[in-house]
Amino acid sequence: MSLKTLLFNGPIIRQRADNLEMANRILRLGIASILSFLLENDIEAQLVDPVTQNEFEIKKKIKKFQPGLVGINAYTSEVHAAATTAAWVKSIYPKAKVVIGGPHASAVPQRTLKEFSSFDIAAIGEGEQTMLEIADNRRSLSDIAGICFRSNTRIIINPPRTLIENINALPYPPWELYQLQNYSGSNLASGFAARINLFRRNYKNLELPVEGARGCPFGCIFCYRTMGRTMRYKSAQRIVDEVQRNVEKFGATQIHFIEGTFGVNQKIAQEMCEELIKRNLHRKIRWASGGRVNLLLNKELVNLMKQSGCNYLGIGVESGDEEILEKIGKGININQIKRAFRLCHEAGITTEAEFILGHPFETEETIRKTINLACSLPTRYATFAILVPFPGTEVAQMAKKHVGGLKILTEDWRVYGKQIGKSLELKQLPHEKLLEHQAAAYRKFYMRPSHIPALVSRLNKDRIMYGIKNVFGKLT
Ligand code: B12
Ligand code: SF4
Repeated sequence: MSLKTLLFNGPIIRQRADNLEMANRILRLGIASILSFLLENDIEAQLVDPVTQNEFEIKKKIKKFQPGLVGINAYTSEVHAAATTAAWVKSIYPKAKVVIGGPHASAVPQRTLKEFSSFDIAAIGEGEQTMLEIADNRRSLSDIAGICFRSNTRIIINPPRTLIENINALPYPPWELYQLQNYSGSNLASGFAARINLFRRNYKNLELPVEGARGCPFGCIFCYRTMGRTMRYKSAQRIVDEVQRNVEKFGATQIHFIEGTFGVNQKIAQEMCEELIKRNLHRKIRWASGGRVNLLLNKELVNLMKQSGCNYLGIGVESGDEEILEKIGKGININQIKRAFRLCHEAGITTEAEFILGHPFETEETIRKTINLACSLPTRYATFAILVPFPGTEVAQMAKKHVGGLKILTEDWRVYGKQIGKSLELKQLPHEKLLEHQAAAYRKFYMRPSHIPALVSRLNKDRIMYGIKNVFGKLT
């Protein structure tokens, strides 16, 4: 008999002191996609959403539903909270088996089971078929690819799972099962008016995430690619069909194309924009995505993106120093950065330039170049994260060997957040220095008269708040 399955849209986070940047109010597409896939395959599955349900309600649900299987998604910084959530679930319904999935469990599955006894299984990579096979309950765990599990006192890891080839066939996320009225999304695609409502979420603009592709072919050494490097694409028609459904069925006014690198396949990107315009959706939605400068050099495409409703791109720039850009495997140069931001600016797309401080071989001089580049770009927003050696990344390996001066400060996953930056320092740039430079970067970028409105408009963003508090020294 198949197992009744309960999926958590993220762990229950009680203690937020160290988690300032966790904008936890996000609709996690990974969990939504698994939920939809299970339901399509006749598994009795339900959603638990710690954002919209309190612990009392969740407890009641667990008691009533009696799940044989529970799935939780967690980023590295959330894995402790996920383990506490798992233990809590088991204290209510001890028969539940808990699967932990997402980037952290995928990168270090054995270690995750060793560290946290409340997890029974760690899922590695793509989770739809994996979770279906576990819930289906007909095979022994040793026959399910892409998992790591406990067998008596041993921890066993199975071979990896073959990637889903035809991602077009994945069902739409079941947003009807979410209390969407409590989600403002990340507000990425909303305009200045929506952003100005300080400290409040803007519930009027419903933003729904849409996935257009899986994988990333690039090799940035600080990034963990949960979906691997092989690209798989949805067709422009399939993507726009989902956008249209989100608009017509749920009243979405904003779409976040969640792949970090919009437009790896420029032909599909172009077709998608044309299709949005053809179906008149460009008048009904605004859309945002993560951009990469080498994919934003085609003026016609950038203009078409704007025309089709794109009004926000977060673009990974990482450094203002050519040598560092090369060393971190970014594969872009300063000229490309300047051109991409100029094209977006001319097209009228609001941009956020995303930088990292503390790269291997970073020095005071290279940080100075980064800050100068940030201030010279025609971008409304900039973020200056401190490098985090996420498990499974090349940077984590380098840091263990002290390459480029890197030194890991702790493996307490709770502080593995990009803005907090308590996980790593460099021999030539101690932690305190990195924080000082981060503060200086935010100060120099946002304290220019032209950027005060941008600063004010982002007061409801935890990470910018962190930067601001840091600037004024109110945070340790
Ligand atoms: C989009 C995105 C965001 C969006 C999310 C928007 C949204 N509505 O979902 C935003 C901008 C909000 C965001 C924020 C952050 N992000 Co982010 N994000 C991504 C990105 C680009 C795509 C994630 C995604 O949705 N993929 C599509 C879905 C379908 O895939 P998925 O989530 O991986 O889920 C699949 C599998 O992982 C697995 N799975 C997942 N959960 C579970 C659970 C079970 C039980 C099972 C069986 C399987 C399973 O199955 C799923 C379906 O196949 C990834 C990079 C990448 N390409 O993966 C980074 C990434 C996930 N983010 C990352 C980070 C660090 C963050 C932040 C913590 C950054 C920060 N500020 O410090 C924040 C925190 C978010 C929070 N918790 O509040 C890291 C995570 C690294 C780590 N080890 O923790 C990644 C990997 C990028 C990187 N730097 O390497 N992010
Ligand atoms: S940072 Fe972006 S471009 Fe680089 S490897 Fe990660 S997802 Fe790909």
